[in-house]
Amino acid sequence: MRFAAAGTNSEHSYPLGPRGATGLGRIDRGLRTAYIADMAVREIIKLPDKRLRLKSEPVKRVDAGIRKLVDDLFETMYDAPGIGLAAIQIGVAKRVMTMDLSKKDDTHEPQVFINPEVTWASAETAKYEEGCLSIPEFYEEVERPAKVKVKYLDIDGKEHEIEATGLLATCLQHEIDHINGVLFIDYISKLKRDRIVKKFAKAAKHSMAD
Ligand code: GNR
Ligand code: NI
Repeated sequence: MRFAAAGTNSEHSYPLGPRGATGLGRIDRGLRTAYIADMAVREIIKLPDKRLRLKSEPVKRVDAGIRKLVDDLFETMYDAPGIGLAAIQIGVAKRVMTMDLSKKDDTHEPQVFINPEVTWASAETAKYEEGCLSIPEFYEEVERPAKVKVKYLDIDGKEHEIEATGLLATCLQHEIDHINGVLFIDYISKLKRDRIVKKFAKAAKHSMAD
């Protein structure tokens, strides 16, 4: 896609400015244009795609390839729209995820987590109705630790550790699960899980016959 003007495109305002997530706007104009034109809404893989069960690989170095992946994740996440997206959901088995929990349509709070890891989880739990872009139109209450500490690298490769509660804690755990090949339906009753897996398997079979 291309940008009509700085920070905006034809459909929605862009959170990261015309230079993507990662400051590449500071580099040569020609390369920048090529780079921006390269950003893409990618296809979100859905159940029963087996890639959703892969354990993603750690990022060794936050390089231009990772920054491009992060930009694609943001563009795909905002397009969906969703509040979080793990790289494996666009078929890339790397331990990278994006998130934006801002409530208003006109403000964006893009967050990136590379190699995120839960370092501590509270005994206290909380229930939240979860959904997943890889399991569209299915929502179910999931019980998880109410508070977690998460260690991760930012887009500059710098390490951070945060304590999270509420929706941030839920979303971080949901995305870190994706990175480990775990889906939120793994926490619901087997009866409900089997029913939803069957439904998606059947839908995939029918779309194959088209
Ligand atoms: O958009 C999303 N909403 C959501 C709601 C409750 C708990 C977790 C999420 S994450 C989800 C996007 C997604 O599938 N991320 O992996
Ligand atoms: Ni999900």
